[in-house]
Amino acid sequence: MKRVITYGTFDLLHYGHINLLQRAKKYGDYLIVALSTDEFNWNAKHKKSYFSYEKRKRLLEAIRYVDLVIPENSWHQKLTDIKEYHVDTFVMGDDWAGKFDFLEEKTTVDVIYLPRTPEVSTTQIKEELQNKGDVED
Ligand code: C2G
Repeated sequence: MKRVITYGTFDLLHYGHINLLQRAKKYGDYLIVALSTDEFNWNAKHKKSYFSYEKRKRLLEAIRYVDLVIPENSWHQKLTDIKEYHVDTFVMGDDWAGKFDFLEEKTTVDVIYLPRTPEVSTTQIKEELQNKGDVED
């Protein structure tokens, strides 16, 4: 069984995330998503997710490409995750290009960066909703 792992917050889940997960799954038979916890989001990424970890986990577990969701609570867990879950391929969007190449030196994983879906982001969704609200007020 070929195992793939990817990491993220996946808040306000949108089709850019789905595109990533769908393409990541193509590299194996089993896709693990390490989902940023609320604390990690706040302490390490300085962002507060709209949906709690439990709700974001539930959303991800409903996606056909996703086989397992585990918590991401540190920048530094990737090496242990790769070993613990016998991961063959590490996949991230290319906004992270180059940032995780070190994993190939320290483990047997292939590190793959996939093109982001260009026209969608959580920030943009929030801004457009905000502007719409301004207009309708
Ligand atoms: N993504 C994408 N296209 C978009 C938006 C996101 O392909 N339009 C990808 C990102 O490149 C990432 C994944 O979807 O691979 C999850 O995105 P985020 O939730 O924004 O993840 P991020 O906050 O970058 O956290 O340790 C790694 C971090 O946890 C990654």
